[in-house]
Amino acid sequence: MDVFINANNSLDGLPIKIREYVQEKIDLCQPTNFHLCDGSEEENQQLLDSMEQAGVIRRLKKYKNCYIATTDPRDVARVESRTIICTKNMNDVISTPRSGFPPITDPNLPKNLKQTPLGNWMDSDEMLEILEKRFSGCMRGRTLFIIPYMMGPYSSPYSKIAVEITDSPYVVVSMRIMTRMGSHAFDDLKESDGSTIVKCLHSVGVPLPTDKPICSTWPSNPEQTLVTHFPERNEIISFGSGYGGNSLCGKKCLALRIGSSLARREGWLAEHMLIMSVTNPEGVKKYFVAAFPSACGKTNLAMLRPQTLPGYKVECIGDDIAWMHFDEDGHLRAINPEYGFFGVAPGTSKSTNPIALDMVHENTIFTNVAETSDGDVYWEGIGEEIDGLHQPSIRSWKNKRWSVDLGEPAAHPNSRFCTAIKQCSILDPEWNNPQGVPIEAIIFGGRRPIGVPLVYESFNWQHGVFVGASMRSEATAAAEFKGKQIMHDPFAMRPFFGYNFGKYLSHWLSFGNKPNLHLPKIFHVNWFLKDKQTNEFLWPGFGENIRVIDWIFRRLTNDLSQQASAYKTPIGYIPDQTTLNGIRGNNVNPALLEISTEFWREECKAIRNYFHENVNENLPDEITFELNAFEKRLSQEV
Ligand code: OXD
Ligand code: MN
Repeated sequence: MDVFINANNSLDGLPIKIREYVQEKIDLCQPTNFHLCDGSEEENQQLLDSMEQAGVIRRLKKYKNCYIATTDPRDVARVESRTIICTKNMNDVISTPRSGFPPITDPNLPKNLKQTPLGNWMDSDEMLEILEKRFSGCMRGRTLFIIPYMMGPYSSPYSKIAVEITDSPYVVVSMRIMTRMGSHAFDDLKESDGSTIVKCLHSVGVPLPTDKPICSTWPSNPEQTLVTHFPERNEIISFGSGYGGNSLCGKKCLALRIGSSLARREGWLAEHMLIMSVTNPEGVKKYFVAAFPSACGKTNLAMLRPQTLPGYKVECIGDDIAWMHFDEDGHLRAINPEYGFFGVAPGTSKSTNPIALDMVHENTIFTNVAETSDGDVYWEGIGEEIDGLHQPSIRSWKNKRWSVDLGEPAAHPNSRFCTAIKQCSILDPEWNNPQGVPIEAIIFGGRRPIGVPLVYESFNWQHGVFVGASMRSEATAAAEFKGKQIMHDPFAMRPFFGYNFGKYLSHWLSFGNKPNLHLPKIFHVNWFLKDKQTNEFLWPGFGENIRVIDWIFRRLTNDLSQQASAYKTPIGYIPDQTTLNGIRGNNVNPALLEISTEFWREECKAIRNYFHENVNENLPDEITFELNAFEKRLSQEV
């Protein structure tokens, strides 16, 4: 059944180029109705009510205006194998792997698709032909929604205007949270600018009536799913999946994949990074960005509570994506293109992230979390013990009665909350500044149980780019990977590059050669070291991460008497143990700052092989130079 909406069937108010584009898609997709979204409260409520009536979402009794959606278990994460960048020229997107491309064995994927660990490519014309077939009549029986939206603050020279067409009301209400949505997105637009608007087309790929059973009221077409990007046409076309990372086109598709490609063309950076401010006890404020792979705690770091280091304050600008430009004075300025949080729910608790926990109790759409019989949400790591006796009964994300002894999680490990940024109680006053905030440090990090110390600082910009390029991390549930394998994830961007990674590195390196830029310092952190014997984490993480942030902060000051001391190692500068503010006044556990030459030699081998195999002739000489220099430093160690 389609969700009823009082559709307005009017395209008035759209710039002419967009009107033509929308009309073309209406003709192709053949919806019953179409509706131009204005982003108003009434429209939103009408959509939520009709989805509730249709059983697509359930209202949570305990909270104001909160809902749960549960998906088809086959549609729970980003699908990296089906995420494709389409251009004329393959080398613009990927390098040919030395050992060749794997054959495409999935009968639902195009034979000419080229898959690599650093992204997938296909010829644009060929892909457009395939998509034309998938989209033909794909919205029959449904309403087509047109969502005008803006990524970035209004009146910012750095923001981008976009439009998403979708047949999913879940996408409409989520886009309203995640982006600045509504016709005012077009206010600053001159008629002639129509071609700079990013165009997004999305369908769940299930026309009505359907003879296939629809799982848990969540229509999706996993066999036919394709998430495609056309940087040369400023277009995104996503078919078959309703899951956020594949269907909310403003987020990963626009802000990172199309965004990184626009950024290279226009001379800026679109990155998978949180943005935070840190104010020290003397009242000095600095802004940092930090890149971690998906589900490695970016939201928690962006909302860190520094209680155990009195006088410090952390405020949030964004938890996932940073768009960064060097301004006229050579300072790197960052805006958050998003307007909300699409955060991983499991592990969010009063102790790990009290700010997030508070903020999701109003106006939030949860996806694939569990629900208690008294209308509350539940997930693993929420901090409430379930003893089976005094707890309300729990309905799992699979809509079944749940108990611990079932041996499977109540909430999906990639379950999410979707909440407006304004609900975050520690927003930095500059979060919406059209000019962005000035960035002084870039922090890279990953989930590394062994070998990688708690924190180190790179020697300079070029070495810092090498550190970003060499990032590796344990796989998480945010994509379709299984198990805890250590994966290469350069710049935490592996699933999000919009163009060839070798050229991306050259783009980053190019800023090192430009005169008069105030380049931020580059650091690497690892909260996830484990004791080899007990397998327990060596570092408590969360709020205590302020101790590491404090060290980074003190590395940035020019006043040598205040500066935190460090010593040079082959991997970079490591804190002198006594300058890292240890827990309860103690020195930090030396195991957290240990450098094993043997570990790093192996790491170098893995990185060299990865670059050799996958980046091939597109690897910039500067990166080879850094790798050689690193190996040399290691060989000089005894
Ligand atoms: C996300 C992700 O949803 O990185 O932010 O997968
Ligand atoms: Mn992310």
